Amino acid sequence: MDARTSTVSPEAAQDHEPSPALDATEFVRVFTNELQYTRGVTLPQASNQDKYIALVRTVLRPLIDRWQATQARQAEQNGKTVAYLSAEYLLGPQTGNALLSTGLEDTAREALSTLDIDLDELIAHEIEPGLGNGGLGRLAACFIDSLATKDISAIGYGIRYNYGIFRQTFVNGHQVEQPDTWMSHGTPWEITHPELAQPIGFAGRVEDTINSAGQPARKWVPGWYVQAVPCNYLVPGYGTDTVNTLRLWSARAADEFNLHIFNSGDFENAVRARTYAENISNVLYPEDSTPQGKELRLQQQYFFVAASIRDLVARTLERGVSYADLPQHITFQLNDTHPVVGIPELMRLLVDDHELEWDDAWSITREIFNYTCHTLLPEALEVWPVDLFGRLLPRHLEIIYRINEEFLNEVRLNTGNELLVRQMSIIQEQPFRAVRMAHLATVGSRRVNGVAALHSQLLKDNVLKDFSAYWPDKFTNVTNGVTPRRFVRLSNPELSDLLNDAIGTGWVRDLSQLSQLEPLADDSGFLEQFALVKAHNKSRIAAVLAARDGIELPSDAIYDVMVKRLHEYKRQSLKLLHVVSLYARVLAGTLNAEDIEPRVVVFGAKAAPGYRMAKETIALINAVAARINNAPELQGRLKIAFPANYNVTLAEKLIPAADLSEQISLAGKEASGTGNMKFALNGALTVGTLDGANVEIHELVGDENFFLFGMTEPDAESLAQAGYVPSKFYEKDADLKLAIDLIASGAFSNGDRSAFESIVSDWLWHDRFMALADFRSYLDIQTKVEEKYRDKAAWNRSAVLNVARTGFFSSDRSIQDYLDRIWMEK
Ligand code: 26W
Repeated sequence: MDARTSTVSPEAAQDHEPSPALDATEFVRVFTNELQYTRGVTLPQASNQDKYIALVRTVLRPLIDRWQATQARQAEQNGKTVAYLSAEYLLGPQTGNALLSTGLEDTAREALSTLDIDLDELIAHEIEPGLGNGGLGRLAACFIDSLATKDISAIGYGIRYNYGIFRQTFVNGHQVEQPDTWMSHGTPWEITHPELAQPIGFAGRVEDTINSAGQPARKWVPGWYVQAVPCNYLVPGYGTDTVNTLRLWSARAADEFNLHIFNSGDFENAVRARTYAENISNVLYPEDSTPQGKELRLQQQYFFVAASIRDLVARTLERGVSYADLPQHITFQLNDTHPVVGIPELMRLLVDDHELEWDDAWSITREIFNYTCHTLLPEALEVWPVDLFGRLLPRHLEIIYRINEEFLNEVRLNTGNELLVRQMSIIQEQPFRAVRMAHLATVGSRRVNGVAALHSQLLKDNVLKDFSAYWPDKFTNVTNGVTPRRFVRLSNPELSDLLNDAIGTGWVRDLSQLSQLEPLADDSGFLEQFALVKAHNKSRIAAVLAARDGIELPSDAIYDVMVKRLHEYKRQSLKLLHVVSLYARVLAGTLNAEDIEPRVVVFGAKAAPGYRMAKETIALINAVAARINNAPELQGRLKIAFPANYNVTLAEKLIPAADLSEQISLAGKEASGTGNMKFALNGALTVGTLDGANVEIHELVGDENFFLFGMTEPDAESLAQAGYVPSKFYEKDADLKLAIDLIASGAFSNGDRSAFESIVSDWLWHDRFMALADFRSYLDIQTKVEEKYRDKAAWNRSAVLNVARTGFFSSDRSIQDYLDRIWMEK
């Protein structure tokens, strides 16, 4: 690694648990001071809200000291800064993580208890900032944690949405969305600088002009502006002094923009214009995997990317760096296509504002950007209609046209293949003229990566095959990871204690050390302790769900967990068919309830508000739950728990309690998955297809410690080629037929046969993700799950081996791969 990037000092590199900067007495003093002078209350007057804010402000102090020292150090080193551009950060609650990284948890607990305050109650008071949809946003949050922990000079840029991912409620089993009012408790973790706002232009026109050298040039005259206000969040590393920045932009109406309307006396229109501008950062788009193509979304993308690029480029140039050297000092990592408008924006900045030659600007731009793709579904690839794009960003569209023209001329010259030229064009012509953002990203980036080995291969073979043939060296893989701080150390304190006793504390910063557990998989004493931890975590989640949702969980059962966004390709419906088929067989008398190994199937999933099929699947899961949970025939041996509003807070309690992790997408559809990693690291066994990072998990933990089933990606591809007819699978598999017929009969809808008609008919006549084709294989592997679970020692051994062999999936390792293969690669 380039010494200029990392600021790993010998001291920081040491394996040490954080040592607290305050003792309990000092903590009490600062805390009560904050209560008095920032909340204006005495201790007896203070509400939980007051105490929570005072706690945050107390913990922020040592973090701010470290943050300022980090900024000074990084500026002095003048090395390369990694700027992670992401429209989403699914951060999860901040308080526990801040206490962990400051080493203040015990001190805070002790100090607060002298004031008769329960720390855990205050921690639970926080509403998590849910500024992301799912995997992509949570990955961004893990990555900024790892960047700080690895002492890398880095900054995360994104949008500070007033409303994050909606709060899910169920009304008669149907999903109803409520606004996420995460800021209603204030935003004490945020440090906002309205005085540093910068204007971002939109729309307007492009004019011919003469630049300062007397050359003809183009000039964008925006039609309106909005102010981008920086809101900073501290990103503490663990066991190091580094505290990096997450800078989220908030939209504020530009005063000068409204002034003339106010002056003209049109008060109403002035206020309306203000609302329009501030709308930009108001709400996160809840769509996952299908872009909505809305103008407001493109406004959001340009808004945050333009502000971010200007921010970092200006600060870098201020340090005396030349334009030509910018790629040695900045790397912009594009988190999917959402920030790709940054490519023409940097070109506009360099060519129009800083008057660089086009070719010089283009070689700088292509050195600075790298693009990570997070999907394989064609419908998730963003395209922007050129008329919409040209209206909102006329100069950027011009720039994209020129980039495309020069690129296509080069392809034509090198290949002479007109078909290829059309296929690779950044502009699609059919079914409507539009900018293909993935093509723009690939042309404008130095490196392009997928997020798991299989995914990166499929990108090269399918989605971007023309580009990988043209530029074979541009493509690489970085398999995703998750932060061991949040998803083991914080979320599973009992397992953490067990690990600390067994192998020391070094695993928190170096997860490969988990391999030292390997011999303990054959130590019956250790296996017993491990089983106790799992049992403890089960009773913990049972208590949480009882209080949160009024759900009763059995304590002695297989905890079978499927939590992720609701999407057809992820196949929640396959899991449901398994449950329904067990019930149907009991009703039909072909299975004795006593022969079912007690099991609770836990679902957690939000459906995009406009995704009809996903919402109907939620209603069906709830309907099946309502029926089977009280079915006397089942004798309590099979339950479904579907707590509403699955989020990071719940994940932290649920994942450590799981025995079985459901990762059952159709092979070739899930780019990576990251929940799969969290479960394995917490000692759940995976039932999964050879998809995404499951492939690598299976490889690492070994076939005997993984429940593999289903078609491979080539199998699925050939079945599709041959013409998939799902009803054939229904006709020839009696258990499948029994299960589907039971649903179709209205058994879960009070006899109403129409209630789930569209799901049933989709299964029989469409089933795009081939749940029916994998049903038999899934049922068979679930029988193996039951067999293995009955042999507790064998199960626990496999569970321990899952922990011991999955240290690879630390996001620290992913970040090291980004350094080696992308950011520092020569
Ligand atoms: C604009 C609409 C939209 C929104 C989100 C389109 C596409 C997306 C994402 C690309 C979807 C997403 O979150 N992808 C997930 O990324 C994770 C992190 O790499 C992977 O683990 C998941 O497999 C992938 O589905």
